[in-house]
Amino acid sequence: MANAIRALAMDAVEQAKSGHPGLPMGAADVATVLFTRFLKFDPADPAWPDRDRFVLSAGHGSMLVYALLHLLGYEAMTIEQIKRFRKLGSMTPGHPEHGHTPGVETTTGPLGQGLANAVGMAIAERHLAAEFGDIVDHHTFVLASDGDLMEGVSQEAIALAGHLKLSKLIVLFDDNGITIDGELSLADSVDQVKRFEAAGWTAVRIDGHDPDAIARAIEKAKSSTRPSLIACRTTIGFGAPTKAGTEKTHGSPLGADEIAGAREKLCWTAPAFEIPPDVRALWRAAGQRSAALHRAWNERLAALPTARRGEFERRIGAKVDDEKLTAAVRAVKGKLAAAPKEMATRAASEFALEALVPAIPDLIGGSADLTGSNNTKPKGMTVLSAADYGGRFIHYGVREHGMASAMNGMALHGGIIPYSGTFLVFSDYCRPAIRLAALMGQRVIHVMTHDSIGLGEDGPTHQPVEHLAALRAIPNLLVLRPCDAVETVECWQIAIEHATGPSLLALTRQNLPQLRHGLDATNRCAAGAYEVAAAEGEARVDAQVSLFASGSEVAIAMAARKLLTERGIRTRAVSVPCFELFLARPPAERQTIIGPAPVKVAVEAAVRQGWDAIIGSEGAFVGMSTFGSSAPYKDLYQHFGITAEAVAAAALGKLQEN
Ligand SMILES: Cc1ncc(C[n+]2csc(CCOP(=O)(O)OP(=O)(O)O)c2C)c(N)n1
Repeated sequence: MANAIRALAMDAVEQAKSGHPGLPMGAADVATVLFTRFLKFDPADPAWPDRDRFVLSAGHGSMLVYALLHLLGYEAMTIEQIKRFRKLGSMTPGHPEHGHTPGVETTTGPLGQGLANAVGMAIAERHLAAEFGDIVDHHTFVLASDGDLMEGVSQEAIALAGHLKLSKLIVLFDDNGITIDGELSLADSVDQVKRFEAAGWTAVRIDGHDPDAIARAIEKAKSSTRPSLIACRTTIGFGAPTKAGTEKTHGSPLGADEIAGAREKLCWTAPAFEIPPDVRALWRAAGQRSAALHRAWNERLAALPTARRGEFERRIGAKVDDEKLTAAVRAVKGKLAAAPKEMATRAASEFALEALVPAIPDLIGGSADLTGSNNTKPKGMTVLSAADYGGRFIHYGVREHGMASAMNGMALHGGIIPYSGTFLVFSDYCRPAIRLAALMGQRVIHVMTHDSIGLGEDGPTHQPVEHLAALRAIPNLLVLRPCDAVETVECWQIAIEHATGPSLLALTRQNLPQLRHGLDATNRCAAGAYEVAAAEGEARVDAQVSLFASGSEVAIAMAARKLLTERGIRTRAVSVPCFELFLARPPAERQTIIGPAPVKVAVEAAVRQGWDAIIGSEGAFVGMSTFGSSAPYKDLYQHFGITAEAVAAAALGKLQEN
């Protein structure tokens, strides 16, 4: 049965003239034991909520997953798809892509991510089990390579998993001692068993080509009270007569002669892409193994009280309770209308969360050791820990990358909308995971505070300058930068409703005035940009100047508008909380918001990149072009010239030019 995986992998890579045969051939025995004796899944329902999750963290070995899906009888994974490995529009892209191929639990390829996603999946499983009981009861298995375990994010992931005692997380390490450059020993001499043990895991070393040893180890791991590592010693490219055990099998086709030799060595006589009927029958039978478990699960679900079942189905179906969300947002807006608040948007975010967290049980919060600074833990939110998986706030520790990747895993698992916090400048530490959330279209919410030089004294190491532009460059990520408490709750609403991708809230440390007064039922931020203050004077006379700003600089734009208005210059101000939403509006609507004023000035305490889409290359920009500095924030705004006077002067200069 394992040889069927090996044959499909080497044939598909050969036909595609590219790909990675080594890992599938080496890990075929491990995967065969796991899928035919242990893994709980149903090819007829790849999204069965209580399936065991299998994550191929070493995504380059994608043919392992495609071969398994094909052999086990996942309908979509036909032999034609295997033959079209790595071709445009196929279901068999170079690296596994979640949402593209049924049965692929997460998109992998960037090493280390899958392992860290799996930690989030295992957290989600425990949390939902605490909430819903035995309808949530499954394992998370990972196949990880040397590369996965060398990546820094793996350290964050295994430390978190060990700390949280995620006993249903089992990592099968494809311990083949080979990477692209050659022997692993060129670059690494870590004892992985000791490393995992030190992080609170159980860990064993076995022969990854001995089915009984593999089965015994998995059996044992399943009864462990801690997460488990099974280091499976394997030979990369197992079966290839001259290349097995070398980097030559890692990432290129074996070649016709080597494949012929491998067929002989493995006693595999079937032609390319053909599976002997008896072998196929065994695999298909393995695919049916969990059918009875699935039926029993359906019955358990049906036996739940109606409201409970409905709630589980709502959660797992990722449908936010609109009524509760709308009511919570309205309540927050009502309070702000009644008693306007001058506050930092990070504090406004906590104010919003005090209403949102009780209303939306899907939300699981957290912070990478900046809880008090990020304001992500509203009063009454209990901590999720090994002693209480039912808690809703995760202390991720100083592990931004592991946190962001685990959040992806929670969202992928389903039933949870993860949000968490760090400083905006450390979005760089999360970026690979944010990018994958965007690629996979997963709803995760990053609360990133201390969003500019406005954080003051901590200085340029902590002051984001290029981060907003860099984040806005990621497709399918909403970067939301609210200007006051009202916009903050509106941005939260957008992020929670945005089911098809991640959102990031960039929030201030410093206090800001409330600019929106009265009770506004509509979510004005949803347009991405809107006029916060029209030009004074007759409405039919066009403004001379349009000022654009996001976040903390909207108040500066408003002050500049006042200065210009006092000089008789008709000036309007536009708040731009979200580029992506604004640029997605129809052109006519965009034009209306941008307006016909001949002078356009944007102000943002960050680099200009990106703003030309709104103000044009002729527009004036007031912001940063260097790193910041360490000083009280008001001094910094003066020093870097991000002031109402500077904005007004820029507008006047442009008016004169015209
Ligand atoms: C973050 C990241 N860096 C680099 C790569 C490129 N890459 C793909 S596989 C690999 C290492 C291969 O070694 P190993 O993980 O042991 O896989 P094996 O050779 O056993 O298939 C590298 C560096 C990657 N996919 N992700």
